[in-house]
Order: sequence, then structure tokens, then C-alpha cells
Amino acid sequence: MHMNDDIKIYEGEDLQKLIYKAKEELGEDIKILHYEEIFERVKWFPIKKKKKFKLFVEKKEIETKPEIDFDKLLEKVEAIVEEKIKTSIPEVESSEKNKTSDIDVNQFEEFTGESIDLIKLLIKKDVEPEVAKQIVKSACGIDIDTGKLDLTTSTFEEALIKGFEENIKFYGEFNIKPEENSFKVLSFVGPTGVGKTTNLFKIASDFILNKNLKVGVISTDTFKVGAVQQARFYANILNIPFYTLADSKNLRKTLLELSDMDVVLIDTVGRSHYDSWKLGEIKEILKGGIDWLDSILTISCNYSYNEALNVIKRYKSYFPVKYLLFTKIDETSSPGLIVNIAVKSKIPVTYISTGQRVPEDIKVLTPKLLANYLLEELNE
Ligand SMILES: Nc1nc2c(ncn2[C@@H]2O[C@H](COP(=O)(O)OP(=O)(O)OP(=O)(O)O)[C@@H](O)[C@H]2O)c(=O)[nH]1
Ligand SMILES: [Mg+2]
Repeated sequence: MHMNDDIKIYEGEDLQKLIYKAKEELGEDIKILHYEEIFERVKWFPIKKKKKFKLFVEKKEIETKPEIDFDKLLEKVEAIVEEKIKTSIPEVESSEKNKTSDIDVNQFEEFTGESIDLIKLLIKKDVEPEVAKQIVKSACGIDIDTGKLDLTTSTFEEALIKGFEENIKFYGEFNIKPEENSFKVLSFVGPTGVGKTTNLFKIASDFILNKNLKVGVISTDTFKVGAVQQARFYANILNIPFYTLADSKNLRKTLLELSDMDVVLIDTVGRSHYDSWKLGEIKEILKGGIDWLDSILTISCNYSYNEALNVIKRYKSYFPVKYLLFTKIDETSSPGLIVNIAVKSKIPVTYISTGQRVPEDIKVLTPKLLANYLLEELNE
């Protein structure tokens, strides 16, 4: 063992007392390295020997510290490796990159003051930088002193509402008027498990209970175990005429049977947007009623920006996507996805699903509601 100046030696007859003394002098955190018994000859009595103890102690922290600090060394190595990884991967996915706190401020050159804070805030919520700038710009005017853009509104909320109103199409709720005698057919399409069936019934319930409309539901989801049961369960509770079908000929027939309804909602099978064959199959089924049909594309807020863009691209190529419905806002901390998708796709947004309860957990998406989602932490 490496001896150093911090080691102290105590001598005395009572070992316990030596330990107390050592603790008194060096603090509670000592390490007893070693003790030995020694026998001293007693003066004048050559035969008699006195037992004594020799106690070697050291302050613990010093003793336990290795000569090489491996933790520090490891930290350094990790830092080097991380740096290497960063520099060797040129492009991280954009949404990941934007989340970091070191947002490149040079990209906001044309802005000044609070408008920059708002852009940064949007980016933190996963709004793409270019989209964030576009939104904020709508709420800006030229600042006379700097010649740059700054907010003309007095709050962030007002700024966002203005920005959203100018850049996103808010369709609002489906406004179906029974007296017009027009028969509306809406199909719910979208990837697996995003919330098509549950949200279809939330909307159906609103139509029936609050708008006094006559509603029918058709389920094309006859392949998946439990899917029809799930839909039939809701249809029974809400007392809605419910049909299942598997081929396109049936759709036209069933729609005709339901023509005294004000609105018919069609639930489709959830399919991966990469599964062309299955998408084609649903398209084939819906073709029977295609002239009247509008599609609502359901997108989960859990999707990444790129994934959601892919979903839209694929579904648009198969179905007449007229509206967007976002789900699972309660499961994300990045509501920016809604903004990105709504701005980029230009498809009108309708409702937002806020949880699992049927029929309560759905709201009409408005500029104010969207602004509140983005400013949530600020408002808390
Ligand atoms: N937390 C949360 N869960 C939701 C929301 N919307 C739907 N869900 C849940 O997501 C799951 C799937 O919902 P469904 O309505 O069956 O989804 P789907 O799109 O019909 O699924 P498939 O028919 O399998 O494609 C269910 O457990 C729902 O309760 C939401 O807004 N928030
Ligand atoms: Mg379903």
C-alpha cells in the first residue's frame, strides 16, 4: 500500500480510546488500516511487560481514492467517443435535431425580440423551423428601430391564433343539416391502431345526441378478430344502425339501404401505409360508394413528422382524403406534429382525440385550442 502523510499512528493502552481519538482528529470517516499489539518493557520491572496498541488510520476518502481516477478517465473517453459520433454522422433526423437547446439563432436573422422566443418555443414542441417561422411571421410587423420582424400581438397565444388562422385550414366540426336532405358519407381511414373506430363512434354520438341527426355505421373491418365486436358494441350502446361488409358491391347496396340517414360513417381496416395490397383492398371496397364519399385520415400525434408525411402521401394516393383527424394528443409532449402536418399538407383539420373515453374524449380543433396545446407548459 502506498504510504502517505495522511496516515496517522496512534499509540495507547486502550484500543477503543485510540479509535475515538482518531475519529476526533480526522473525522468520522476514517479507515483503520491496521493495528498491532506491542509489549513495552516497564521501567524498573524488567520482567514485566506492558501491552500497548499501535493503530494506523487514514482518512477514508484519501485512502480509497485510486491513483488513477478511472471514473474521470471514462468520462473523458465517453466525451471523445460522443464527439466522434456526432462529427461522423452528418444528418440526424430533422425533428430530433431541432429538439436540442442549441438552436442555430442565425436562421432567425429577419426576426427580433419576442418573435424569436416564440419561434424557439414552437421548435421545442417539434414544429419544424421553417413552419415555425411561417406561423410567427403571420403575427409580426416590422420593428422600426431594428427593421426586423417582431410580434404585433400582445401575447403568444394571440400570435399563435393569428398564425394558425392564416396558415392552417380549420374545418371545424361536421356541420350536417338534416333538413337539406343531403346524404353525407364519411369514411375513416388510417394506419393500424390510431383510433379510427373509437373516434368514429365519438363523432357518431355527437351527431345523435347533440345534433339530432340520423346516423348509420358501416364496418369494413371484418377480417380482424374482435374488430366487428368492438364496433357492434359501440353501435349497440348508441343505438345506431350497424352494417358490416366485405366487398364493394355490398357497399353500394348498403348505402342505398341507409339513404334515409343524414350521415353514414364507414369504419375501415387499419392498414400499414406500406401495405399497398391491403390499401388497394380497402380502396376496392370503398369504390362502391366513391362518388359520395369523403375520407377522414386519422393520424396519431405519436407519429414522427416524416412518418406522418409518409402516411398522408400514401393514403392520399388511394383515398379522397378531405379531412384530418388527430388522435392521442394526451400521449405526446410534442403537439408540433399537428402544426407541421396541417401547414404542409394543407388538408383541413377537424377534430382532435384527447383520450380513450367514448364518447367524451374528442374536441373540435380550433386555433385557440391548438395554441393552448403548444403553450401548455407556459400556462401551467
Ligand atoms: N390515449 C389515447 N388513446 C386513444 C385515443 N384514441 C384512441 N385511443 C386508443 O387506441 C386504441 C386503438 O383505438 P381504435 O379506435 O380501436 O383504433 P383503430 O384505428 O380503429 O385500430 P384498427 O382498427 O386496429 O386499425 C384503443 O385502445 C383506443 O382506446 C386517444 O386520443 N388517446
Ligand atoms: Mg378499428
